[in-house]
Amino acid sequence: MTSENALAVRQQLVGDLHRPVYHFLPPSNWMNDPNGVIQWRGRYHLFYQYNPFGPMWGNIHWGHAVSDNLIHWTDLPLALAPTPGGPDEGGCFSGCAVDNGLPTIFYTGVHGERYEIQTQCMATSTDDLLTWQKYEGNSVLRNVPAESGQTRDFRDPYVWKEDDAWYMVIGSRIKDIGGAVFLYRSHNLTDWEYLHPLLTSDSKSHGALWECPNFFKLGDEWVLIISSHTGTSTASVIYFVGTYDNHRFTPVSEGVLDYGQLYAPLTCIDDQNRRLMYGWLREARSENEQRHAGWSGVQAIPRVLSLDSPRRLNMAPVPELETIRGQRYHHGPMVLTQPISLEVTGLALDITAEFEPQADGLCGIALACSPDGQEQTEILYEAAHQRLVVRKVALELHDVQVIHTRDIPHRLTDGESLKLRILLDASVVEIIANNRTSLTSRIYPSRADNNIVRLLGTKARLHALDIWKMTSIWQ
Ligand code: DQQ
Repeated sequence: MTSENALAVRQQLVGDLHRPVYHFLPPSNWMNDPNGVIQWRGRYHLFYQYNPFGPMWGNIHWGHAVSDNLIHWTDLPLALAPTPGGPDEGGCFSGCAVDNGLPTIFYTGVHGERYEIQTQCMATSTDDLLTWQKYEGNSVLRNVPAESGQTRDFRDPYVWKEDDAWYMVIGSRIKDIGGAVFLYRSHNLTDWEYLHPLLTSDSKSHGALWECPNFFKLGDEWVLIISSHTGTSTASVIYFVGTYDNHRFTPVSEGVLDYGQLYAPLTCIDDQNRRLMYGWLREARSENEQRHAGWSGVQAIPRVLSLDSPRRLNMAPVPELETIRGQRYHHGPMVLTQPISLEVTGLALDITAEFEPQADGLCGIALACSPDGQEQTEILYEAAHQRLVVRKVALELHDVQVIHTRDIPHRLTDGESLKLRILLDASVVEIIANNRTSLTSRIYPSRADNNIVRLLGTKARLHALDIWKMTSIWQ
């Protein structure tokens, strides 16, 4: 599909109330994990798991888009398609991109019944990432380490250069025990030697299978991010921070990267030395509804990662997002005693708010509220329990009111105010509290005028609230 055709397809879906306008998603059909993210000759390339044939997972190709500013994207032709008879004939699963003089991608080729055979493949590009030539000796890595207990789950290579060698981690598991990331080394990118597990855990603590590992240095520490396929009771994307000596990683702290719909994040470094993180925002509606919509899956606004002194991962949407802020609404300090409807309305908003709750206070914001109060999404901080709560009230079949609540820990230190950053974009709600607690949510308002914003609070002060109306990135 040419970029012009892609824009025409996008046009057909304009007017879909649930389709984001300032987050990246493909022209139509299914998208999941970000892949191969890299800045090449100044431009940001985003590849992604894509089904060109429909809005459901399957027939996995690599889609491709490029941007000069991480916000406005141009669709490019498909980058990778399965080769009949090849190791990827069942699909081109997730992977990464590196600069080896030539741009080089690594991905998992799958084949066999139920994607049973998963091996690592390589491809290079000689035309600035537009077309890709698969290495004729694919696969470059076939065998799962014996200590995995012969699992078939062996995928999502993440590659980096260290001193004079290349290293690769792969997401996997140790059968009947728990998730694992295996570490490899190569001097030429085609012959890989197994070293040892970079990290393993038990399924109770961190899930039975780990996908999409990322391993990188951030400041003076090393960070491992994993997506736990089977999830844990609290979260599915987890990070570990620690030391890395003699190719052995020793975590000293860990945390939850996102408590909601963000999955399979992938990071890269750019020419401003920023560690950028992309992530797939999963849908939270039925397959039928996704088929009906004709699309599924959104990319989070890329975030800049950093660490704070207790070794927590901090993150903020890239500042480039501010360039598409439109009309601004501002509210200065006030004491909060009851909900207040604001003059500003909209379903594409960028919100920053700072509150100071008393020890037993409540404060937050309600979004996408219907005029009759039957639908709304409340983002509320309960100071007494140090918890951030997202409560979605929606009307479903036969006008039945349903309530979904997500309630997560968010501890403020003494004297610390609550700082919320909320990106609302149709069905997407990205929430980041104090730059360190992330909860992404999906909402599906039933009407376009469910767009009222309310300020919530009792026993709390508002320091400042700013709301910008966001403009579409596709005009
Ligand atoms: N999605 C890909 C896999 C990966 C999973 C398949 C994570 O490579 O493990 O579409 O969402």
